[in-house]
Amino acid sequence: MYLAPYLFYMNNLYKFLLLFLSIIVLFNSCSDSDSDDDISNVPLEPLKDQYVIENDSIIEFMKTHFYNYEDFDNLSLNSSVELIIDTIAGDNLDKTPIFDQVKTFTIDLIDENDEVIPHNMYYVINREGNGSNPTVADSVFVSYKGMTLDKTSFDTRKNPIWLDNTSTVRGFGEFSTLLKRGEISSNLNGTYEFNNFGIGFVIMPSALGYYESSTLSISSYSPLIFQINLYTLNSTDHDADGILTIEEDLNGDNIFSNDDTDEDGIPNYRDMDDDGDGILTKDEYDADGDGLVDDSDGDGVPDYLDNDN
Ligand SMILES: [Ca+2]
Ligand SMILES: [Ca+2]
Ligand SMILES: [Ca+2]
Ligand SMILES: [Ca+2]
Repeated sequence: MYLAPYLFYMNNLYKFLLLFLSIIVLFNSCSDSDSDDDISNVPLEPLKDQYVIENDSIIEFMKTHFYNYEDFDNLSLNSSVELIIDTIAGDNLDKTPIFDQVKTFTIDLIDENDEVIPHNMYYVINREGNGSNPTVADSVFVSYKGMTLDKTSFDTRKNPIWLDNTSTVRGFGEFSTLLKRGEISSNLNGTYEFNNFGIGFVIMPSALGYYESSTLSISSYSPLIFQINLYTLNSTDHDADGILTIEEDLNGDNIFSNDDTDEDGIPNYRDMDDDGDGILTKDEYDADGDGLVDDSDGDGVPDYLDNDN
């Protein structure tokens, strides 16, 4: 049950990081139906009603189930434990229900009537980690297990991979920000391992997962469970314009596709000339090189977002 420590046979950490920088788009919260895995088109349920139904079922699930919390006691620094969830029954009647162990994290979603619908995610942090937290814009080096409420796993990665939080399902990226990265230590033989990395799991409604989309292993409107081990992370600048992606979310809603200063259809985090004035953002945000973002006309809008500076 204990996962082996992860050793990396690279002489050079930088090379190792570059090797894995090919970002894997594993999850996609968009409901594009061009995937071969999509097996049906189902009616689009109103967000508000669907949330109430799913939150009730998640709470019922947490009251009637426990996880292998005893296995997480006395974790060694460089290991994790695979999350196992089972029903409280028979020999397990004395187990503590998940409901008594979770904390709540709320994400506001906007429904079809522009109404804010707060969505609760329920989570347990088994080990916080020791470094910085990722943002929802960052790339994370993780192993994970994804499950539905019937306790079957639809996706398990025991060996860590890089994921781009802007491309994972919303709840996955949001939950990862509650974990801290681990420490990388090098061994005498040139290998690396991660110690004291963040470990936790989250239970989320389907609107933070795949919502009406379905695959062979995930039906429409399935709440999801993810266990995540967060080894390390990279801050991302998707368009390499010198402005970190997290800072290109101008309205701060953790969604990157809806910030488009020059309204050219290319969101700022993918746009190398954010204000469309013909000067690349990288040549404009700090032209005098003083380490401060320039605002030539002093109107409070930085030059790279100001097409009349
Ligand atoms: Ca945004
Ligand atoms: Ca743009
Ligand atoms: Ca940009
Ligand atoms: Ca510009």
